[in-house]
Amino acid sequence: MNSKKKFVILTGYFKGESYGLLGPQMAATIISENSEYDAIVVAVTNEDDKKDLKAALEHHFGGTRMVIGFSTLGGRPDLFGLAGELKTKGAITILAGPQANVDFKGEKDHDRFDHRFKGMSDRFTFALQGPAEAILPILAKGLDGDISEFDGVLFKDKDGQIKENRPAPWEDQWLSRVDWTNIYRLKGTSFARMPVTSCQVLQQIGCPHAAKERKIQIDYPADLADGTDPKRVTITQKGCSFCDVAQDKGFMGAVGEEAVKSQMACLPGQADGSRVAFELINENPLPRLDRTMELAEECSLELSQINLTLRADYFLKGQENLKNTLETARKKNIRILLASIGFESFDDTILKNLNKGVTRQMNLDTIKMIRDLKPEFPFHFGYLKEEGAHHGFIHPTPWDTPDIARELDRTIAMYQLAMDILPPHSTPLIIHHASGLADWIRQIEQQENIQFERLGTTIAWWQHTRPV
Ligand code: B12
Ligand code: SF4
Repeated sequence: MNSKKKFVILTGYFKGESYGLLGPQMAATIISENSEYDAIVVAVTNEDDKKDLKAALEHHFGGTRMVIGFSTLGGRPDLFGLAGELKTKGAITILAGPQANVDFKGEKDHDRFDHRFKGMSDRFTFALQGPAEAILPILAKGLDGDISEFDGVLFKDKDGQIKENRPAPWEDQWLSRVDWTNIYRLKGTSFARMPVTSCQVLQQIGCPHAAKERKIQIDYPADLADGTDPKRVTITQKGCSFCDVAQDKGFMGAVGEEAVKSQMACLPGQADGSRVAFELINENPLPRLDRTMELAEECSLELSQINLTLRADYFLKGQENLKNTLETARKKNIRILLASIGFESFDDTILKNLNKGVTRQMNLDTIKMIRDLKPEFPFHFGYLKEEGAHHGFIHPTPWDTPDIARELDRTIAMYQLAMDILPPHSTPLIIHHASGLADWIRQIEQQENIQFERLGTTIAWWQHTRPV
């Protein structure tokens, strides 16, 4: 009989999917392998019944105190609500994973401005920012002990003030192992293991575009702009202005080869003996793609497919070797899928305001290169929607004007972007309260004496009122 204590990590998920979740699953692996707790991840979709979920949790914990981590909730109010409810009933609830710190603390200066996001500190016993191993000394000490000295924790002190400790650094030693079998879905009122069909391998922490902080100017939203005298706001920004990853992780460099190898060795196998497809988490993957395939060979692993998420500028910089890399991939029968290129827009004003660091022309040059390469490697090089790719296209944005819309439509038609590049639906610009654009919008609020509506952890840039 398994006498270990139980730990559950709840995460947001989408119905009908079967991908693994590296962050929460790596955290569960670290906890299970290094503490007296057995941790599983439960992926919760919007459709899952909360009553059934609570029944399943009760069943799983069998009367022992519930210890529940919450990770990558994607701002879902139902899961934040559930955390509060479980905490009230005596569970230990822990907010962890990317943005745990800012979502726990709430929006900048929310105590001075009543309409700002107040944070989720009431719903969690504590939060933990940074790598998962920081939970180990907390679990070892006992969850009722004093946690005030541990790395990465955020908690409310006895006066209700939030205290925050700096997160621990990321270390390769802890980025090596993932048990991909530890993820479950709700089935009736219990948890059933979910076999995963695609995974991720971490090769870089954060994003090189977010390495350097600089001052940038962002235009006023179109509906508040003055046509003759364009108004701008200056903010200090790392990486793209909409990206909270840029704020959360910045750029912390590459993961060592041994850790990458070990992660690849953890990938589940398929019926033909090869490993399942995985996304290589590295915004600039082309220079090391050959080496990545070599690393797999060094440990006698057969790969099936590598999904890349990258930027157009890094694609253009890395294209020289791409043909050779694709030749190698063909010989090894590995498919390289450009799963997501963050084009985001095809208009220079919008790209500038997003601080994307690429231009319309760079995006179009990238598309031309990709289209030219495809016929040479029809099976081993993918980028199409039908092949599972979903390229970034952010629309609408606050800067859309009739002129921009016309130009955008013209570009889309002229380069036939709807045929193979644009996703079935664009993604509206989302402003998380801790992203660069949130600083932008807060300055506009001050300057114009208006208030934008808050929707959970995000700011509704399309809706503002003037306080009376
Ligand atoms: C790879 C990736 C994916 C992968 C896997 C996701 C995953 N969670 O593992 C895929 C492609 C499936 C994916 C999908 C989506 N993603 Co995504 N994804 C990323 C990305 C780029 C890297 C995550 C990663 O693997 N990092 C490496 C690991 C090792 O680090 P980590 O995730 O921070 O986890 C470590 C610690 O944080 C900690 N930790 C994590 N969870 C827990 C839990 C406990 C209890 C503890 C103690 C510690 C702990 O331990 C880990 C190991 O040290 C991040 C951005 C980023 N750079 O973080 C976004 C990110 C996680 N994704 C995000 C979103 C919104 C999504 C989508 C909802 C997007 C969409 N609209 O479709 C979907 C759905 C996700 C889902 N839950 O179903 C958000 C999450 C926001 C939030 N705070 O909730 C992020 C942060 C990006 C962003 N800001 O928009 N994504
Ligand atoms: S959106 Fe992508 S390219 Fe931009 S900073 Fe974030 S991770 Fe980097």
